[in-house]
Amino acid sequence: MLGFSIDEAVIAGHNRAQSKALDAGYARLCDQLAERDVDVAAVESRLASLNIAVPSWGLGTGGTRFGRFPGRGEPRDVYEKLDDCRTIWDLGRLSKSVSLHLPWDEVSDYRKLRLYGERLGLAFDAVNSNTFQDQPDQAHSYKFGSLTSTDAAVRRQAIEHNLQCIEAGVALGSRAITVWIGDGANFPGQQNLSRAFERYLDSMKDIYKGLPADWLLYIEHKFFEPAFYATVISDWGSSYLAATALGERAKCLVDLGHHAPNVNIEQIVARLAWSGKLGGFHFNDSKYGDDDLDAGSINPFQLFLIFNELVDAGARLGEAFQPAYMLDQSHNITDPIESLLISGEQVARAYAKALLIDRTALTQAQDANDVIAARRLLMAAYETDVSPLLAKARIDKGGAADPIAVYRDSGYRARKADERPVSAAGPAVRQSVL
Ligand code: RM4
Ligand code: MN
Ligand code: MN
Repeated sequence: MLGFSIDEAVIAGHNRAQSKALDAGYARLCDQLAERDVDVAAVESRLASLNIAVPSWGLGTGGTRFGRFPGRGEPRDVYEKLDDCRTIWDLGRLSKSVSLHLPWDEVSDYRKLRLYGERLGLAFDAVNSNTFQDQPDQAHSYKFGSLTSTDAAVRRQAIEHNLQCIEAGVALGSRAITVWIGDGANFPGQQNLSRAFERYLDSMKDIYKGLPADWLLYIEHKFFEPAFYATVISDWGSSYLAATALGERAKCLVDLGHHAPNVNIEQIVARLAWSGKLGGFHFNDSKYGDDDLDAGSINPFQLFLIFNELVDAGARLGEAFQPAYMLDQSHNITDPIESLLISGEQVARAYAKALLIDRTALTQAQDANDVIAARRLLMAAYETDVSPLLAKARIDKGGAADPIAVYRDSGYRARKADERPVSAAGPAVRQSVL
C-alpha cells in the first residue's frame, strides 16, 4: 500500500514559485483587516486548529440509482482509501481524520488498520453504522426498517450491528458513532408514527448503553429518502427528542442536505447549540434534496451563515463547544480527491469569513434594531476574499498554496490507476452506490 505519494519537495517547489504573489496578497489583506480592527493572529490560530473529517465513502466515485461511472485508480479497499486521505492531508492540511462506514470498510483487524492510519498521520473520526441496506450474510432483512422494525429479531440484529461498530471504533481510536437510519413509511397508514418512534428509542437505548464513557452518539436526521412518506427521524425536532431521551452523550448531527428546500438550517444550528445538543455536521451542498454535492458549491452564503452561528455560540459557550465537522458527499462526475479538497477549503472559507464579523458592532446594531447596519456587518465579512489567509494557513502547515494544481501536475490519479488495477471480478470490497 501507499505506493506513489506526492513529494514534500514538489509541494514546496510549487509554493516557492507563487510566494511573491502570495505574500503581496496576504499583506494587502492584513492591511485591510487591520483597518477594521480584526485580530488576524487570533483568526489564524482558529483556522490552524480546524479539522474536517473525510468520509471514507466519498473517496470512490458515488452514483445515483440510475448508475455509477467509476473512475480509474479508485481505492479498492479501506487501506487505499487511507492512502488517498493522506494525499488530501498532504495538500490541503484541513482533514487529518477519516470517518469510516461499516460494513463498507469492514476489515478483520481494526488494530492493524489503526496502526496503518497512524503511520500515515491520520486519525479515525466517528464510525457510521449501516442498517439501511441488507448485507449478503445477514439473517434478517431491513426491508421494513431496522432499529424501528416491528420485528424484535430485526431490531436486535440492527442493535448488534451498531454495538459491533462501537467495538470496531474503540479499536480504531474513534470517539463517536453516527447513527442514520432509513426507516420510515412510504404510505399513509403503513406505520403507527408514535409507536415507530418508541421502538426507535428502545433500540437506541440499548446502543447508548454500549457507548464507552468518553464516546458520543450522533443522531442524524433526514426528512425523506428512502422513506417517501414519513421518516422516523425526519427532522431536528425528532432528533432532539431522541437525544434528550437518551442522555447527555447523545447529540444531534446536522447533514446540510437533509432538510426540505428553504429550511433555515442556520437557525436549527443556533437552537441545537443553545440547547447543548449540537453534535456535529455532515457538510455538503444541495439544490433539491440529499444531493451530496460539494460543500459550498450551491449555497456558500448558507455555509457562512451556519458558521456565523457557530462562531457566535463558541464565543458564548467557550471551549466546551466542539461540534464535529465531517464532509458527507457523493462524487459522481468529479475526481473525489479534488472535490474533497475544494469542499474542505469551502468550509474553512466560511469559517474564516465568520471569524471576521465585528461581533460587538453586530450586537449593538441588533440591539438598536438597526437592520441595515447589521446586514452590512455580515456582508462586509462575507464579501472579504479570505483566500490569502487560507493559503497561508495551508502553507504554514506544510500544505500546497494551490492543492488542485499540485494534485493535477503530480499525475497522482494516473499513477494510482497503474497501482490499482481493477480485477475482472470487480472491486474486492463492497462499494457504496449512494
Ligand atoms: C445518508 C446519510 C448518512 C450516510 C449515508 C451514506 O443519506 O447522509 O450520513 O451515511 O447517506
Ligand atoms: Mn450524512
Ligand atoms: Mn445523506
